Amino acid sequence: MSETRHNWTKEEILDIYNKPLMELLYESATIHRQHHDPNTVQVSTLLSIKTGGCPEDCGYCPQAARYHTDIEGNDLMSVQQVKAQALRAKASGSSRVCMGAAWRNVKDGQEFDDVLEMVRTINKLDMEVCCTLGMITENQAQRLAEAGLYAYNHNLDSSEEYYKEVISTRGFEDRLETIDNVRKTNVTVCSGGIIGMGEKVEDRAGMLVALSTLNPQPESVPINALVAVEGTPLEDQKPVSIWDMVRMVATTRIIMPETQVRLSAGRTEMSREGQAMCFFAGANSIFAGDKLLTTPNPDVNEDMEMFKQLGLNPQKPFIKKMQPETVEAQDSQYQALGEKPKWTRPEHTIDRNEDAKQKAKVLK
Ligand code: SAM
Ligand code: DTB
Ligand code: SF4
Repeated sequence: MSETRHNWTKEEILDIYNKPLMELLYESATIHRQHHDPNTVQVSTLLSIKTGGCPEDCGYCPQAARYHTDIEGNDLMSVQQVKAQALRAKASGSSRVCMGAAWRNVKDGQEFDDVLEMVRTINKLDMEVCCTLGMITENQAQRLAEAGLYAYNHNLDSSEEYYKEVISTRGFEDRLETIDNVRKTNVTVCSGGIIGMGEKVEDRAGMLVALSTLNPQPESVPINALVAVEGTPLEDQKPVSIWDMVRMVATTRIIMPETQVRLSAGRTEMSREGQAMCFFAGANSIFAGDKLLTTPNPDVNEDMEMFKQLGLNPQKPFIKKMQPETVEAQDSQYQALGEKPKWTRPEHTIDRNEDAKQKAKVLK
């Protein structure tokens, strides 16, 4: 049985990533089998509870207000709307709902109170609940934990060096701090990144160093292929090759043996054979449903057909960790502190982000 190491170096990770493919696959599939049932895949449904109008400048993101993209923005959904969507997700075979909000960070107040109620509601449906709401303080993480949150998603997205080429409105260290805040609670950590943003293989390895040296390692690591959306600074990026995706999944599996590796955005561009290779390499989680947050994803029926063909079964909820208890709002031990943390604002200039912003000004 391979043991979990927290001292991986970039060079070691590059050596793994660049192995002859058959050796890489054999090694990752072997490690995968030691730690997981190779025929089980965890299925999550994404729900964009607040869409668009985000103040950040993430170069990949169609929800950044400063770029001109073709998405429909929406204010925060109601608890009832979220419950109805969660019931649909459960009926279609998902064990987890992941609620995403186009926020830079969480602010205490009515909207966060509503999100806490959404968490309570979904946990009571006996589904795993995940949120991705931007940066959060320790107090906010505790309040989410108390409501019954199972996982918090907060991606590192790339290496610390390449992060600066993609986002100028926040710093890599803010991401690490939020992950640290989540770690102080009982909530599991979901953190990964995107490939295909023009980064070097060294940056992919750098991101994997940052993730694998966290102790404990994230319970879930999403690997997204960039969905290049018109109007964003990264609109002209070429689609990621399936070979890069397979290498990234296999390398992640080898250095983070216990983690659930999530084959995330970009599956509409992958053949079934390509996805099968990713599952063989150690991916054991997907997002299901015909929409990710704002972009298309394969239809649930298509995915279920693929599962049948490959002999894969959806994972039941709370297999890896017990269901958290939900504390009702009136019994809460935590007060909203109304803190205003000084998250970083580097505000350096990224030429392609500036160009996309200028183009948007002309079009709007
Ligand atoms: N606003 C919060 C934040 O940034 O943490 C949560 C939502 S944000 C959309 C969640 C993640 O979606 C990002 O960290 C990024 O990894 C992923 N993402 C966004 N746009 C993407 C795209 N075009 N292609 C692939 N992944 C994308
Ligand atoms: C993650 O790593 N990928 C998901 C989820 N976590 C929140 C989001 C993918 C978004 C793709 C672009 C969109 O649909 O807006
Ligand atoms: Fe906003 Fe998150 Fe999109 Fe960045 S990735 S623009 S923070 S929604």
